[in-house]
Amino acid sequence: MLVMLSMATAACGPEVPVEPATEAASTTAAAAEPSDSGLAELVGTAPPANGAVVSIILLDPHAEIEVPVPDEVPVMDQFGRTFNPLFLLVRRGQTVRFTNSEDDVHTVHVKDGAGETLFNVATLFGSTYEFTFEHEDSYDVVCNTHTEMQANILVVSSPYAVLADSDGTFTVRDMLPGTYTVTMLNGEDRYEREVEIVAGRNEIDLTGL
Ligand SMILES: [Cu+2]
Repeated sequence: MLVMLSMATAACGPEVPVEPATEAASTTAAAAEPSDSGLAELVGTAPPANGAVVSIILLDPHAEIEVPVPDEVPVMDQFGRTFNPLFLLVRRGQTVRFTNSEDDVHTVHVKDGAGETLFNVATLFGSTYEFTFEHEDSYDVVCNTHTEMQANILVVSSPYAVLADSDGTFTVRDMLPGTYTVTMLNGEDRYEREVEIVAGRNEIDLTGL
C-alpha cells in the first residue's frame, strides 16, 4: 500500500463534481460541421436538475444500427467516505473502474434492481477493480462498512445516452440520422417521444412534455 502514496497526493482534492466528467466534451465548441460527415448532432433542453439529480436523455433507434460501445472506462472513486461521482451513466457492455483513493478500507458492493448482489469486493487504498456491465438495469452501489456511502449506476442499451447539464441543456454528437425514440428521465419523471434526426444540427425541447 505504501508504494501507492504518490497516487494519493494526486487524488488529494476531494472534488465532488455534480456535473459528470463526460460533459466536458459537450461544452467545447463543435470544430467540425456535423453535416460534412453525414452525421447528426442533437442539441436540446431538458428539465433542469432537481437538486443533484440531472436529466438523462436516451435515444433508441427504430432501425438496427451499429454504434460501438465507447472505449472510455468511467471511473467511480472512493474518497472522503463517499463515492465520486455519485452517479454513472454507462452503455451495456461498458467497463467501469472502481478505485479507492484513501487509506480506508471500503467495499464496492453492487446490487441490481432486484436487490441481487452482482459483486462485492473489498477495496484498499490504491486498489482498482474493473467490472463490465452486461445487462441494462439501475444498480445500487454501497460500501458495507460505511452505510452512508451510496451511489448509482444506470446501464442502458441506448447507443446514444447523455446527462444534461444542471440547467437542462444537452448535446448528443456523431449520431446516425434516422428515427429515434427519445426518453427523458429525471428522478421519477419520464417522457418519451419519437424524433426524426437528420444530418447536421437538430434541436429539441424536452421541457414542455
Ligand atoms: Cu467504506
